[in-house]
Amino acid sequence: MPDQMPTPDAAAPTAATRPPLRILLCAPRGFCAGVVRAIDVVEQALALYGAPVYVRHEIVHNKYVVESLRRKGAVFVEELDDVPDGAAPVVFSAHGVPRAVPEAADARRLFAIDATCPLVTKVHREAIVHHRKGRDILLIGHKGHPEVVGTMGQLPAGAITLIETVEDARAFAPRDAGTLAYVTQTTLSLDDTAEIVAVLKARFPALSEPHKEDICYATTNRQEAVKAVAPKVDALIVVGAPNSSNSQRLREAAERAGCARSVLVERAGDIDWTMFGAIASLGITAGASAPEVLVEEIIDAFAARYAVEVETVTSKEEDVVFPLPRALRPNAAE
Ligand code: 0CG
Ligand code: SF4
Repeated sequence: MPDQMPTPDAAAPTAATRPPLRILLCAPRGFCAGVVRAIDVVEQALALYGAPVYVRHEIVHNKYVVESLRRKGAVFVEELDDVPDGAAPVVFSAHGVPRAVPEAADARRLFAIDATCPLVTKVHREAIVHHRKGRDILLIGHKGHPEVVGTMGQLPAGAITLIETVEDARAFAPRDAGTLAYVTQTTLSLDDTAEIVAVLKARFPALSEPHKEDICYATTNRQEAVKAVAPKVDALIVVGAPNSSNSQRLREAAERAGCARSVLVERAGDIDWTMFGAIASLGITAGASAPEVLVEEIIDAFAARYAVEVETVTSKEEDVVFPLPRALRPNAAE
């Protein structure tokens, strides 16, 4: 026997002892077009201009993505003040930024590249148009989230009122109920938002609405996919980060759709195995910022403990692609 032959691990389950586990993989899940574009922006900026490329805020809310880009030469900062003067590009994250940020970048003659998702920019534009038309704006969203900070920061202080809950919608006292409009964060719960909008519309029948939903296609499709799977499984994992709004909403949607054991997990190493003991079925989905490699890592971790059988449950096909910002299209650096 060669010296290096591994000794069998008595505790490791063998194929014969592993209990069966049916895994239902939600589709669509994981990366959306805005996230693919934002990551491409940083990679393309590194390829065209070399390291360092500064990135204001996590490009998307996922540590694995951030660390991979950091290794390639991206430098993540929270504020523009942390970017030194010079020629290195600075990328704004997919979540969008208040107007003051590109203005400050211009004033300092920094080379700014905006990776804001076009669907977030659409909400910014709506808010700006409402303001121009003299409307007071309600933003349905979560206080402190960078997208909310960015959307509120498109207009002067006081132009936008944040509505977080049904109670806020009931309590809001308008200056003039005839000149009101609402916009929303792109990654909200479809059900919670519908409730808030219903309260606002009942109170303010003249309320102007978005022409096309502000909650984005990716949020909508991932919530619908998880709702289709959640009632059929004993437990459900959402692969995603705690600061990822759309991922948190997926976990809540799964719980509300009937899967009480729904958890958000960043990496396989974070799984609390005591939660999963005697399950026979498991749903898996991933937030819009979670790479598929982490879904695979988690499936592998289950496959080491259970005899898994994986089935994909597709509720919608997606084919959305966003082009890169002009500064990064071929020949841009010449
Ligand atoms: O879901 P949020 O807005 O928190 O962002 P995340 O980076 O997780 O995903 C998509 C984007 C941008
Ligand atoms: Fe854009 Fe929606 Fe993805 Fe956010 S979750 S980056 S709004 S497509």
